[in-house]
Amino acid sequence: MSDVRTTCAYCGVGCGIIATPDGSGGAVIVGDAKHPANFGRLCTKGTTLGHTLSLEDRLLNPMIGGVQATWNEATDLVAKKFKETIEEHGPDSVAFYVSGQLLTEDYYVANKLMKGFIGSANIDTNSRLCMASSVAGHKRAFGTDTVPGTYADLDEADLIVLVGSNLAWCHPVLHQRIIAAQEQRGLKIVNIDPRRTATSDMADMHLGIAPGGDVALFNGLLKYLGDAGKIDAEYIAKHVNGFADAMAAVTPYSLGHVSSLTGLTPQELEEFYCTYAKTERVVTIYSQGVNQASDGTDKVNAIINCHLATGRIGGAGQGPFSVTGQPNAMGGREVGGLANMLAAHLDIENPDHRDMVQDFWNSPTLPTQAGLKAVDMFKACASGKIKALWVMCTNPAVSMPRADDVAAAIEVVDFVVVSDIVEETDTTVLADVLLPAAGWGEKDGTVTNSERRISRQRAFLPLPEQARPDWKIICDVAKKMGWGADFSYQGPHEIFKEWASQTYLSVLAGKDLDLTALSEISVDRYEGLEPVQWPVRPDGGDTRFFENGGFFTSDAKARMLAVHAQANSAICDLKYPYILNTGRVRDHWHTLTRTAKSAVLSQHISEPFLQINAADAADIGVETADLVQVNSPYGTAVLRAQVSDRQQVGQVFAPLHWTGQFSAKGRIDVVVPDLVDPVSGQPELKRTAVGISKFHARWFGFGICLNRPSIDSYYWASSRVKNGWRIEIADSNAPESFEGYVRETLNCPQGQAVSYQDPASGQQRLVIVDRGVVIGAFFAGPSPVYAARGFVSDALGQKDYKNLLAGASGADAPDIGPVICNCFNVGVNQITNAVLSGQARDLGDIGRLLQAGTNCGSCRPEISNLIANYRPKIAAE
Ligand SMILES: Nc1nc2c(c(=O)[nH]1)N[C@H]1C(S)=C(S)[C@@H](COP(=O)(O)OP(=O)(O)OC[C@H]3O[C@@H](n4cnc5c(=O)[nH]c(N)nc54)[C@H](O)[C@@H]3O)O[C@H]1N2
Ligand SMILES: Nc1nc2c(c(=O)[nH]1)N[C@H]1C(S)=C(S)[C@@H](COP(=O)(O)OP(=O)(O)OC[C@H]3O[C@@H](n4cnc5c(=O)[nH]c(N)nc54)[C@H](O)[C@@H]3O)O[C@H]1N2
Ligand code: SF4
Ligand SMILES: [Mo]
Repeated sequence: MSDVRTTCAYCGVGCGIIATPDGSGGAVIVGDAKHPANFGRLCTKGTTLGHTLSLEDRLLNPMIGGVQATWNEATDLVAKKFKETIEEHGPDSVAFYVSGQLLTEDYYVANKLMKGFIGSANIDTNSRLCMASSVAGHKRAFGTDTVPGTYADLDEADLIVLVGSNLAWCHPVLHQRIIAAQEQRGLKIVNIDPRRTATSDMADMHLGIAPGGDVALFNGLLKYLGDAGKIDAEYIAKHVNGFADAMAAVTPYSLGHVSSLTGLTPQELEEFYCTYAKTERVVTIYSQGVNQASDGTDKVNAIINCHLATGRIGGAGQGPFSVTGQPNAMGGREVGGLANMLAAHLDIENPDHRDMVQDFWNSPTLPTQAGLKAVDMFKACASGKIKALWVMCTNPAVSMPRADDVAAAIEVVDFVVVSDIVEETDTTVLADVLLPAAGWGEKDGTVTNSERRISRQRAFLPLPEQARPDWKIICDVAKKMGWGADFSYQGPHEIFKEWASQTYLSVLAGKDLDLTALSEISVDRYEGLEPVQWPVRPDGGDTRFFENGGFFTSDAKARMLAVHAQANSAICDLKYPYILNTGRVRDHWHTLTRTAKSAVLSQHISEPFLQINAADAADIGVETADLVQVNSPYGTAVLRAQVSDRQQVGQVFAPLHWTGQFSAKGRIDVVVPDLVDPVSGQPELKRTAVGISKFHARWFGFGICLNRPSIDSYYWASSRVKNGWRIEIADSNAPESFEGYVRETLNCPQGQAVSYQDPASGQQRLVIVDRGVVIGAFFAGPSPVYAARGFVSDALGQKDYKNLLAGASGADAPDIGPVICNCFNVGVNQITNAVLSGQARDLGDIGRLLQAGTNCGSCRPEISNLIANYRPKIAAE
């Protein structure tokens, strides 16, 4: 097969990709220079998509009760159980929990089946944990869920405010686009985040706001704009309601008051406010530091208020811009994937909208009220109200707050179906029926990115074994439930065509979502569909919104909202004195089912960690590399301490990624409570009151092996390395037989063991060599093991192991340290040495000397930070 143009599997930037299959299940991946989201660029995750294509770990056959079944048996059973449950207990006794990683076509049929035919609105999605506050904020302000921004605005803006967004790691290609504008034309970047991130490192100003201080900050800004005479009275008179109430609400937000609520100094506030006030072209990009909050919707409206008050919305380089997380978070919102929406941005509470949708589908029924939102859905599972549950393309036993309780709730449900691409996840192990879905590269359909651009994901690999696309699985079950004629689509094209024609209802209802120019789309045109931004109207026209008003409310005016700063929802006390913040790392995606397959991606950060300030670490007596226990009333996680000045005193950060498949106790959502925003139902995932203590292990170990290890220790974490696996372990006692433990854990019964013991320090080392090559090695001792991880891992499968027992390389092959640049395998030590030797003064020098940062560019913020930290050291000498 030749080149196939498709779209990245990961984030909402929606980068275009050209995949060239290699004929043996893999593919060469490069950026699509013609795609307007990335113009050929890809970040570390996009570049390495080829590493995730192997069939290792895949779910390839339907399974019933752990036993392989045929599709016929599996879909018969699912249809029968759902039908019986509905007949006996009513439509609201069943639920679907779906995902922003489904394609629009999958999502459309899942929503149609649940809302139009089963007759319940109990379909919710992981977008509830992700975008719900933005959706609710948009609806309150604009009357519908419209994202006014486009990427082209970033090229036109003079100030970009990044609120609660680690763009450098989470939307790297967009970040590079704004950094280029910063370098070339002096765009100013302000970053608002309680911790100092890679994004903060590259910003002109970083405001280390107190967690949850955003409403106060933007209320203060609105007051400042009023006082500074920056209100656009004409825009407001013509296009905005609620101005007077919103201004009255912000009267108390003087610099002093905002300072006390945000922890920022009046000088910092003044500088930010003044910059915002005097710059006409402002884009405010926001993400999970805004949405995932118990006042997330108010945060969104506080941000939008400032844009409406100044009329800075919809014009070139102006507007609030909620960037989406998942590749199809937007598509899901469009087709009504949330429990409180109908397809085409229509409202479930509106009887006219319901009638239109029901007529269009010619469906027997339609729910009259919103269904259960994610947190409530799993509570209803726990209480026995939900008796049949179908989870598609998401891993709630890891990613939902109170994750242990969510896993227990799933176990209560009589009949659980999970569609996934991976056989063993923390959620699939709870299922009665497992359905093997087609993965990225095998599936075919469309996704919508953050700027409303619809792109095709195209298949470039055959379906492996029995795997099937999600839309087909859903339609097969719908047919067996008795609705064959309504779900008889031959392929994604037919679904897309129906979906595009349904958007006519949105137009009729005076809403924004218009794809009617595609409603007669032919197969050929669908196959060749170029990335297209909606609205896609028959008469063409502008794809911008709101520059001249035209909001989707009854009087076509936007609404400013009077919002108030909330008291801190994370109530810290003596038992739980720290605020836990959670989020993402550069090279991993969510619950690791895909990115952990790549050794390259796993080397950037290979273990779950807790980032903590030095003062707090000293208080609890931990240093970097010790283990810490993080606990709340809901659960406990055990993580590696990373002492860092990136955290403020009293705050800690942990990644959301680690699961029971890759760690013993790394699932951070077990400690997070299920406190939700009252408007959006989105849970607060960034502010949890926790206790932290040192985990007093008496035995620490680090090992490498060829095959997946079998670990039985209190603490462990595993990750892939070039030729095998790496593990970290800790326990309260050393095992009785060191060699026995090592052989069992590393799955190395064979081979010759070469060992070294140092009774004085208690260090033990063992290398296992089979037919002259290293098949395993293990280092252990009474304190965290200091050995060059990269160097030791590289010895796997190698013959030369002369330095291995020492745990570090000799002078002939210096240790490069943790890898920063994946593309050229450049480590921290190489970069710092280049700076300290005076050879490199800036990013350009590092690129010329080491190539680091010259390909995908995802590591440039980290290299800049190393330069900033090490350059002053030479100056001081
Ligand atoms: N590498 C990588 N990229 C991804 C993903 C991934 O898993 N890995 N996932 C994708 C998805 S689905 C999503 S939703 C996006 C998320 O993208 P982001 O929202 O950028 O990522 P997060 O790390 O969740 O959180 C962003 C920041 O919010 C800050 N924050 C916490 N509390 C507050 C607060 O009260 N106020 C403010 N102003 N900031 C606060 C955190 O410190 C954090 O740095 O990333 C997408 N991209
Ligand atoms: N503490 C904390 N928790 C969080 C967050 C946070 O910032 N902090 N962020 C939240 C956010 S924003 C998000 S988006 C969620 C993400 O959380 P999840 O959605 O639970 O995470 P993923 O790992 O993306 O799960 C996707 C699942 O679908 C499978 N899969 C992949 N492709 C396909 C396919 O084509 N079809 C099917 N059927 N399955 C497939 C994968 O193997 C995987 O098991 O986490 C949320 N949880
Ligand atoms: S920025 Fe990276 S992860 Fe996001 S779509 Fe582009 S290549 Fe994929
Ligand atoms: Mo997300």
